[in-house]
Amino acid sequence: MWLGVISLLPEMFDAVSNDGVFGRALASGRLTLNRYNPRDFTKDKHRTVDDRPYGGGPGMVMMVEPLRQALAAAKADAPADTKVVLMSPQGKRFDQGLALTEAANPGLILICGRYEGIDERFVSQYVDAEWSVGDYVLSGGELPAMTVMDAISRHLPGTLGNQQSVIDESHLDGTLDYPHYTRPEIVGTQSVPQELMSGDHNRTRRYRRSLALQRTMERRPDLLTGRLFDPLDRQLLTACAQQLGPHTVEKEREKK
Ligand code: 4G4
Repeated sequence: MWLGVISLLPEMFDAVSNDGVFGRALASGRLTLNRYNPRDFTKDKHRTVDDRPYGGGPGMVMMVEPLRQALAAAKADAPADTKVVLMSPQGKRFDQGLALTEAANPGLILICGRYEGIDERFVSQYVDAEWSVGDYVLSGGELPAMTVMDAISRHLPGTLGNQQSVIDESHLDGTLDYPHYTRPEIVGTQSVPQELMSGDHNRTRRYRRSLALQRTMERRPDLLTGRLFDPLDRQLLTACAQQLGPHTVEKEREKK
């Protein structure tokens, strides 16, 4: 997959380029990351990329022209019909489902804003979608872009040693991950759950699924609403709800 990033701080992407799953995907050539700095496309002696907002107010706004030229350079290198996405607090929530579907594209260009934001005329004319990694404001789109690129790169063939781990993982099936354990068998007063020590794969699978559903119901009940479950999941969820039900209601009452 070909990734292009438009950023005034392109060095920030060094942080994810050299090691880890993402770094290895780059090193192996399964992934390409090209950086385009709007400042390199300015012509004035101060290399100006921002200006004061019309209507007044604090801060500065990114100008159209340097962004337009950086984007043109990116598009010239990118595969045909590459989608242009602005990382923005106003965007659609980027989730695991989007990570999975977007990984099927041959290319993607991510635009990182700085200052107070970007001239809206650039957004309306050149941006195909706006994505947000969460409901908070950051000082630039670089960290969100790295987050999105990492989440997408995990779904490229060969990126993870064991592709099953992507499927098992939290969120892909709409539930949270089950807890993990490794050696030693005893840590202080806590031992590894017996269900994981029996060597019975069905027992292990059922136990993990049960805890995944339990945690989801406890921590993120919003993920479960409106979903359909197979008979085993329903059985596990019902048992779970019976344990949690009054307790959860109690907690909600305490808040009020
Ligand atoms: C676009 C407009 C994304 C981009 C304004 C970007 C949070 C997210 C930015 C800005 C971002 C997110 C400088 C406010 C860059 N902050 N939640 N900041 N700002 O995905």
